[in-house]
Amino acid sequence: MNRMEPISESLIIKEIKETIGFITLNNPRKYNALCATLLKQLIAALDEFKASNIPVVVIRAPESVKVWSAGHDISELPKTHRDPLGYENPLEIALRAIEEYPGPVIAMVHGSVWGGACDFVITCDMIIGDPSCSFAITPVKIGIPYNASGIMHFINRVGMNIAKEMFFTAQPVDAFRAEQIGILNHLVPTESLEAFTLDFAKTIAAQSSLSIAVIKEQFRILAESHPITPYAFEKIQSLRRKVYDSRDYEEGITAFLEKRKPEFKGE
Ligand code: YXS
Repeated sequence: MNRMEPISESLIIKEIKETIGFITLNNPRKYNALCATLLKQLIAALDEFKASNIPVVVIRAPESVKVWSAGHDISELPKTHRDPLGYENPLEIALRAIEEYPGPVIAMVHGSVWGGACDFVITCDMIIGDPSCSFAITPVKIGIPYNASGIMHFINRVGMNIAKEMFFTAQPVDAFRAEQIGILNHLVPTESLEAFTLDFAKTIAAQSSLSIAVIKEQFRILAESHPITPYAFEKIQSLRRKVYDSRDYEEGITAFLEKRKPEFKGE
């Protein structure tokens, strides 16, 4: 039974199709930029699906959009002297909600994925895309230090080598390369993307949801098990502070909002 329920400010659309939960990003004016309101609604939708024992969730954008998501809403990033991606940042809270959901969360992707939205999709358990999809992680375009958990997501997904290339070039990885390097679980033709994803989700939903939930949590614990000394933690924090306290960081955000190329000075 399909139940389409737009949420109050309708920045996401929540529906259930044949026991599978669907969340559609619905912020077209800003290319589905992940603003705090959208992320709060997405987390609430995941909580509701969890309360209804929905075994699998698919997160998608509306049909045939050019941009799946433009990433963190840049206008909501702190202008300077504050960690732009701290533990309490709405995007970080949403990433943890995806990791902690007791069932697979699948990103169904068509169109381009940018910045924090790229971290968002690779934090999902699996990604199914069509030939129009591409993935770009872009902190260096704006002068952002990113954060350790986000970098770990990329290392775990594509390995150190490719993760460095993605971060240092900030260039989009196209669908074919994304399949080759393990970003995509499946690359399917546009016309069959939705049917394939629904079928794929139903195959998972037919298995033991208790066993899947426990195995997913083991994956999460193991993926995060990187012992780090207090000094290493403090060093990471002080390195990151150097960046978000810098004039380059301020210049990166301002340049984007003023629609001009940033002039970084390395300080
Ligand atoms: O001029 P208006 O008011 O119509 O607004 C423009 C853009 O400012 C707005 N927009 C955004 N607003 C806030 N946050 C964003 N991330 C964002 N992206 C776009 O949407 C309106 C249309 O954008 P426009 O004119 O550039 O459209 P386009 O078709 O020429 O280009 C579409 C994109 C997506 C290629 C382009 O908008 C773009 O490059 N957007 C920024 C992608 C990006 O670098 N995202 C990273 C955000 S920062 C982030 O996610 C992390 C913190 S990090 O950087 O660390 O990864």
